[in-house]
Amino acid sequence: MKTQSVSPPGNGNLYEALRAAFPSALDAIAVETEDGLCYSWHDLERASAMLANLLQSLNLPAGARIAAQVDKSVEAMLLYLATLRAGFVYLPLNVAYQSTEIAYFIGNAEPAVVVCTGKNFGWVSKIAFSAGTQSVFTLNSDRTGSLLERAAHCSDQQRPAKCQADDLAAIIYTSGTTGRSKGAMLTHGNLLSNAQVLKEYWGWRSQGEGADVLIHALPIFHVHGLFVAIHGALLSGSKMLWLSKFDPKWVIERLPRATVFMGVPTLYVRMLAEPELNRATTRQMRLFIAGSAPLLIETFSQWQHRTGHTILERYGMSETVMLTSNPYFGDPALRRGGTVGLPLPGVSLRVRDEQGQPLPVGQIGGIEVKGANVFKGYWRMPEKTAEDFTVDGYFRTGDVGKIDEQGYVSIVGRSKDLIISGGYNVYPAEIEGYINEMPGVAESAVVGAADADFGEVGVAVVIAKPGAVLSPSAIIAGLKSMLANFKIPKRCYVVEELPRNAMGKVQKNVLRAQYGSDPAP
Ligand code: MLC
Ligand code: AMP
Repeated sequence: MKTQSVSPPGNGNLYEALRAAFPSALDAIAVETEDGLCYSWHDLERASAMLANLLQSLNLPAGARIAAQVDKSVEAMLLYLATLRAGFVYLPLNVAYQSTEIAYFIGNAEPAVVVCTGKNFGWVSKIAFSAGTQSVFTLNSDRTGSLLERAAHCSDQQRPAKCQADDLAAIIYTSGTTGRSKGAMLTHGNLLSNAQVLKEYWGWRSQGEGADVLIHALPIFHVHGLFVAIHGALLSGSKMLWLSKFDPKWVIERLPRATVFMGVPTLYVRMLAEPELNRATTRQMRLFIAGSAPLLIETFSQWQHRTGHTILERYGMSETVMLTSNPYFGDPALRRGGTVGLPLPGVSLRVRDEQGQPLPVGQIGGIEVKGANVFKGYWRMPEKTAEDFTVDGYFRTGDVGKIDEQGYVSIVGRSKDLIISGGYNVYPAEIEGYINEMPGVAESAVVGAADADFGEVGVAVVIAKPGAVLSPSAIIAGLKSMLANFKIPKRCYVVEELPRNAMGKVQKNVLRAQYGSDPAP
C-alpha cells in the first residue's frame, strides 16, 4: 500500500547495509553481555553466516517465515540477522505467550521453521508440526540447543541473498481491536529507510573516539528493541552493552560506560526510584530516548531535575516503525515534554476528522501517516489492510492527536480500544472474549486504569449469569492459565450491571472513571 520505497545499497538486503557500517576493526567488541561475554564484529558476521547457511540448507520456499519464541540472547539477535541474510522472513514472538496464543500465530503465519526454548519444545513442536512446520529447533539463553549445534557444522562464509526493497524482512504481530492479532509485514526497504533516518536524526556517532555505546535493555520481539535499538547500533558500528532483561541497577551501573539508552516509560520510572541515578552516573551519557507509550510529564521533569538530561520522546508503531521524534540537535529545550516531537524526515503526518476532512492546527483528530517506513499490509488480511489505508495511501494509525503551530505532534488518545501496559499492547476485546467464555459469566468489560509503574493496567468488570456466583480471583487465575502474563488484568470486580448508552453500548469511559484508580470503590 505504500507509495515510496528505499532500495538498500549493495544487493538490496538490509543485512548488507548493516554489515557495511561495521567498523573496519572487526576484532573490536560489538556486544558485551551482563556476564562478561564479548562478541566482536567478526563474531557477528561469522555466526550470522553460519545460521544463515543452516537456514539456506533446509530448502525452504521463497518467503518462508522463521518464527522464534526464545529468551533474549545475542544468539537470538544473530538468528534475526541470519534470517535477513538468508532472505527469509523473521517472526519474533513474545516469550510470555502461552499455547493458545502460539497456536494462533503459528497457524496464521505457517512458519517453515520454529525456534523455541528447550523447556517449551514439547508443546511448541506439537503445535508447529501439526501446522505443517518443517523444522523445530531449540535455542536456550545459555547458548545450548539444536539450532547452534546444527549451525556449528555450517560454513562461516555466506553471501546475503539478493533482495528487492519491497521484499518482506519481518512480520510483527500486533493485536486486533476486534479479536485476532494481525501480522504487520515490514520490508527490507521499510526497516532500512527508517534506520537511516534515525541515524542522522539522533546523531549516532560511528567508530573511533567518542563512538556511541548503547545500553540494550529491551526485549527483542518488538519494534523498539529489535529494530530501533539494534539497527541503530549496528548501522553506526556502535557497541552494545547487552542486558538479557531490564534491571534498573544493572542499567545504572553501566551508564558511565555508555552514551545512549532507549526505554519504555516504565524503565525510566523504575530507574528514578534508584538513589544511584544522578548527575554523576549519567555524566557520560549523550542521549536518553523514550517511546512505545506516553511518557508522563512528571517523569520527564523528574529525569531532567535528577540527571540534567532531557529525555527525547518519539512515537512509532509496529506497522510503521518510527514516525515522529523530538529534535536531538539544537537546544535541549526543543525537546518538549508531553509531545512526541516532529514528523521524521520522509514521513508525512496529518490529522483528520472522522469524515476524513483535514483539521486546522491544534484541532484533535485521527493521525494518518505515509512514507517509505510504512508497512506493506497485514499478513493475509487484504480487506483489513485496505480498510486501514485512505484512498490517497495514508495509513490510519488509530492514534488520536494534534499538531501545533511549530509542527509538534501530541498524542491525546486512541480511537482503537487499546491498553498500553509497560510498553506492551493489551487489547480489551481479546481479554473480554476469554472472560466471557468462563462458566457463569454473562458479560465483561476490560478498561485501562492509571498505574504508577506500568503507566496503565487492565481492570476487568464482570457480570454473572443469573444464579451464578463468580469469584474475581478465580477469573484472574483462569486467565493466567491461558494468556501471556502482561495481559492479565491487575484487578477484577464482579458487579450487577455495566453502564450503557442509549444504543445499549457499554460506556467504557464511565467504567474508567469508576474503576480507573486504585483502590476502586
Ligand atoms: C511484566 N508484568 C507486566 C508487564 N511486564 N504487567 C503489565 N504490563 C507489563 N508490561 C507483570 C508480569 O505479568 C508479572 O506478574 C510481573 O509483572 C513480573 O513479571 P516480569 O516479567 O518479571 O516483569 P519485569 O521484568 O519487571 O518486566 C517489566 C518490563 C517489561 C517493564 C521491564 O514489561 C518490558 O520489558 N516492557 C517493554 C515492552 C517493550 O519493549 N515494548 C515495545 C513495543 S514496540 P505476575 O502477576 O505474573 O507476577 C512499540 C512501538 C514503539 O510499542 O513505538 O516502540
Ligand atoms: P505497537 O502496536 O506495540 O507497535 O504499539 C504502537 C502504539 O504505541 C502506537 O499506536 C501508540 O498508540 C503507542 N505509542 C508509541 N509511542 C508512543 C509515545 N511516545 N506516546 C504515546 N503513545 C505511543
